[in-house]
Amino acid sequence: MIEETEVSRAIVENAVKDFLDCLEVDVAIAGGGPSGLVAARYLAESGAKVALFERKLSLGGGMWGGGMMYPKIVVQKEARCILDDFGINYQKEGEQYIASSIESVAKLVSNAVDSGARLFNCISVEDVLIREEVVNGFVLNWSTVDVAGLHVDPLAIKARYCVDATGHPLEVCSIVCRKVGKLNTPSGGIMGERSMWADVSERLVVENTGEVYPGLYVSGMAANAVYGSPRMGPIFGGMLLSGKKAAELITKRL
Ligand code: 48H
Repeated sequence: MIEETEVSRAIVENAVKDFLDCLEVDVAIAGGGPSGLVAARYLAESGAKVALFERKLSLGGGMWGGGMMYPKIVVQKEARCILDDFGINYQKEGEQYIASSIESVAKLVSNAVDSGARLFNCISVEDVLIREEVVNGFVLNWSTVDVAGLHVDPLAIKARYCVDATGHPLEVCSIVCRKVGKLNTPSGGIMGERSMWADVSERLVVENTGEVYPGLYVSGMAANAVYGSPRMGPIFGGMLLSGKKAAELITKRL
């Protein structure tokens, strides 16, 4: 006998319990693309309480589509250890490695879940909490509220550290820059993403990963966009290494 109201109760009670359990976390991550998922796994594995908020229904960000919808990604040798760590299969192609974009996303998500990171979909980060010039939380709303253009006030969660892993639009950095002014970039503002130059971009995305405003770290494509570095196309080693670096930097602070 399946009682529909029992199904409803189980879903709502458990989802609310999960959300309430994440009102105060060590690290809150905006964006469930490759850099955010890698950061989530390594942080959770090191013992941090981590919540990741993804705007869309599915996690994985820009990785699903591989290159121009050919569902393959390329990863350079420096990041091969991360493919191994996540159990992602690959083949050697010249100097690089090639993997299925679909398998890669599935394994990034499953590793993040298994590490104990809490993943929330359909929730957008629309603002931050700032206390004494330190970012210490996210202001959240259902993504559907924005899509429907509804005027619904958000809710907030607190975090010791926050990560902007929102990719090309670098949404959290943009909010902080707009509302409080100066970021930790040479110009003090958002320097903007440059045209494709894979080799340089893959090196810079790791270098650019770091604390861009007190309490706020930036990883992945957002790191290159905030520091005025080029894009790289469908090579994903830098995204994986950037997520790992963000996790290592934050772990040292916790
Ligand atoms: C909650 C949000 C919000 C928000 C956005 O774009 P992503 O895959 O980001 P990265 O940096 O992990 O990976 C970048 C890579 O996919 C890519 O685009 C590359 C390599 N491009 C190279 C090139 O030349 O084009 O994921 C970001 C995620 C997405 O899933 C968004 O839906 C989500 O963040 N997101 N989630 N609140 N405000 N904004």
